[in-house]
Amino acid sequence: ERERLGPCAFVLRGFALPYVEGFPPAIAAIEAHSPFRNMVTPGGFAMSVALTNCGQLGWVTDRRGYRYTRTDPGNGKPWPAMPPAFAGLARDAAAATGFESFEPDACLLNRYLPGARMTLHQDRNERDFGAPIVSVSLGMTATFLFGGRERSDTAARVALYHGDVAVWGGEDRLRYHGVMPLKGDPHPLLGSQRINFTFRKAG
Ligand code: MD3
Ligand code: FE
Repeated sequence: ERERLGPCAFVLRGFALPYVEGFPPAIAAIEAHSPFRNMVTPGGFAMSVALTNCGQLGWVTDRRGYRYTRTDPGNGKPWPAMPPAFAGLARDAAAATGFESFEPDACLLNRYLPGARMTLHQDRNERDFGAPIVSVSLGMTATFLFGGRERSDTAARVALYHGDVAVWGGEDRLRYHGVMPLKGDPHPLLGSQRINFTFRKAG
């Protein structure tokens, strides 16, 4: 079923479940090449969320700012390729919500351990805000914060469960959003963590 969070924002409950069997080995392969790490924000704080990337472009942050790079700053090599099954899931989820022919060139993998959070922010580092963003939640349940166009707008709380896929585009593309500190029960497949994949057209 297609749950509507906004005019152009949807959650597809359990949409990724048919794909999840393939995820742990795919994540292990990405991690072996480009490990998850806690990057530093321009303000000088280490993020509580650890990240890595796959695909042509990867999102990074350091003292100089936020941006997309072709190579992993940790090892100087290109980010690992996006597994075809990831791109297929992202394309299918986008099509299910009315965004035809979504071709992501970037997949950011965020890993939350208990206590990790993401403060309210906008995603503005992509070249074209016309393309949607597709996000896949795995592991522990998170409370997602879905705000408005201003940071001060009241944010709705939405639980995101293992296997849920969210799609954000159009007028909802620049809404503020975040994730509450992770807490709760370990997940049977992934243990005490949440992993989120975010697919974007960045370049
Ligand atoms: C709503 N990640 O990496 S994905 C991020 O669960 C990020 O790890 C969160 O926000 C996570 O930037 C949330 C869902 C998401 C992504 C982009 C959005 C929601 C969005 C853009 C506009 C509105
Ligand atoms: Fe974001």
